[in-house]
Amino acid sequence: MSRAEEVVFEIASELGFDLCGIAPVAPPPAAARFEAWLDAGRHAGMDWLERDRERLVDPRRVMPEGGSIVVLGLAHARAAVELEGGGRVARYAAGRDYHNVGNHKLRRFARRLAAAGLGGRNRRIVDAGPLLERSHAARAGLGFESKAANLLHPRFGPWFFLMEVMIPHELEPTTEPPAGSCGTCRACLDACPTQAIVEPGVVDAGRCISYWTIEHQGPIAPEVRERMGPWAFGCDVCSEVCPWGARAPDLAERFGTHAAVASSSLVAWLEAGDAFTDQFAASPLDRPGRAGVARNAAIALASAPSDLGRRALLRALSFDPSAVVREAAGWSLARTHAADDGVRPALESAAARESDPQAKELLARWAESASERGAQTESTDRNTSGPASKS
Ligand code: B12
Ligand code: SF4
Ligand code: SF4
Repeated sequence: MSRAEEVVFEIASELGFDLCGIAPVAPPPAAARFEAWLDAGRHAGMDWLERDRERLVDPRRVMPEGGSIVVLGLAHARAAVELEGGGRVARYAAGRDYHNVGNHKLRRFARRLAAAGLGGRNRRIVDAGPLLERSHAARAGLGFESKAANLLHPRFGPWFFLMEVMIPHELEPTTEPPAGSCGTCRACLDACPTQAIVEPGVVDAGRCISYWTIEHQGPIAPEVRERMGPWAFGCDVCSEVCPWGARAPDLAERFGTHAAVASSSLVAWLEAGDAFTDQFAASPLDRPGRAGVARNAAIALASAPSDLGRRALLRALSFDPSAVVREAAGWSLARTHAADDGVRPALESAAARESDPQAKELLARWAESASERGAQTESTDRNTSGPASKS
C-alpha cells in the first residue's frame, strides 16, 4: 500500500466512517446479475434503474478519465423502532436523513483528499446515483454478499449505509473481504413476509414491502398489503433475522430519532395534511410524499386497531384529498372494523361517490368484503354468546 491509500484510510477514519475500501472505475462484478434482474422486471416500477442501466453497469460512463471509487460505510444499528400505539419504521429511516449526512461527509472527505494531493473532478454518490453500490463495496472488501442481497459485515451485520467518492486517481484496490458467509443459513428467505427473496441474493422488488412503502406512489398491491403487518415505512425483517447483525453496536445516537418518529403515531401520519412538509423535513420518511405516508399509515393501522384509528380512518375515507389514501383507509376499515355499525354504510357510500375509477372499484370490493366479514362476525357472536350467557 502506498502513501496515497494510507491517506485515504486516515481521512475516512478521522471523519468517522466505519468502513473504507477502494475499487477501480470498472464494471462491477455483479453487472450481469443486475442486467438479468432488470430483464426479468424485478425492479418493478423503478424505471430510473432501467434508464440508468448503461451507467450502472459501467461507471466509466460517469468517470471517462478513470481513477478509483473510494467506497465508504457508515453503521447505523439501533433497537427496533415503533411509533406510539403501533406501526414499525425501518431502522435506517428513524433518524436524520443519511443522504444529507452522507453528502455532507463526502464533501468534507473530497476537500480533505484534495488538500492531500488527491484532488480533481470528483463524483459523490449516496444511494441515489449511477453506481451499483453493493457490488463495488463487495469488490473493495467492505463486506460479503448474502442471500438477503444485503452486504454483510461481521461486526455490523447488514446495518450500514454505503456511499462513494469517485476520484481521478488510480489507487491500489483493496480486495480482501472480511471472513464470513451465509453458509447453510436461510433465515431471511423463510422469514420474508412476502417471499420477496425469490432465490438466494435475488429480491423481487415487486413483492418487497420496502419497495411498496417507499418507492411506489399508487395503491399498494392487495396481496402485499395483506402481509405488511405493522410496517409503515420500509421493512427490516430480512435484516432482523440475520445472525450477523445480532451483536452490532447500538448507534442510535449517531442519527438521532426524528420527531416524525419520536413523538408521532400512525394516526398523526395519516392526518399530517399540509403540515407534512414541515413535520417530515430532513427525514428519509418524506420519500413517498404526503399521500404515500398517509397510505402506509392507513394500511398499518389494520394491525394496530383502536377507536382513535377507526375514527381517523373514517375521516380519511371521506375527506382525504388523495384517492390512494381514501382507498387504503377503506381497506383498513373493512379488514378490522367490519363488524362496527357505521363502517359498512360508510364504505358503501364512499364507493358510490368515489370519482377515481381505480379507487372506486377497490372501495366497492372492500365494502363487499366488509359485509361478508361483518356477517361472519355477527353469526359467530350469535353462536358463541347464546349458550355461554346462560351458564
Ligand atoms: C433499488 C434498491 C432497492 C430496491 C431493490 C433491492 C434489491 N435487493 O435489489 C428496494 C426498494 C426493494 C430496496 C430495499 C432495501 N434497501 Co435498497 N437500494 C436499492 C439501490 C438504489 C439499488 C440496488 C440495486 O441495484 N438492486 C439490483 C440488484 C441486482 O443489485 P444489488 O442488490 O446491489 O446486487 C447485489 C445482490 O443482489 C447480490 N446478489 C445478486 N445475486 C446473488 C446471488 C448470490 C448467490 C448471492 C449470495 C448474492 C447475490 O450481489 C449483488 C452485488 O453485491 C441501492 C443503492 C445503489 N445505488 O446501489 C440501495 C441499497 C442496496 N439499499 C439499501 C437498504 C438499506 C435497503 C433496505 C434494507 C431498506 C429497508 N430497511 O427497507 C431494503 C433491503 C431489501 C433487500 N433485502 O435487498 C442499502 C444496503 C446496505 C447494505 N449494507 O447492503 C443500499 C446500498 C443503499 C445505501 N446506500 O446504503 N432497495
Ligand atoms: S425488506 Fe422485507 S419484504 Fe423486502 S426482502 Fe426483506 S424481508 Fe422481504
Ligand atoms: S439471514 Fe442467514 S441467509 Fe439471510 S443473509 Fe443473514 S446469514 Fe445469510
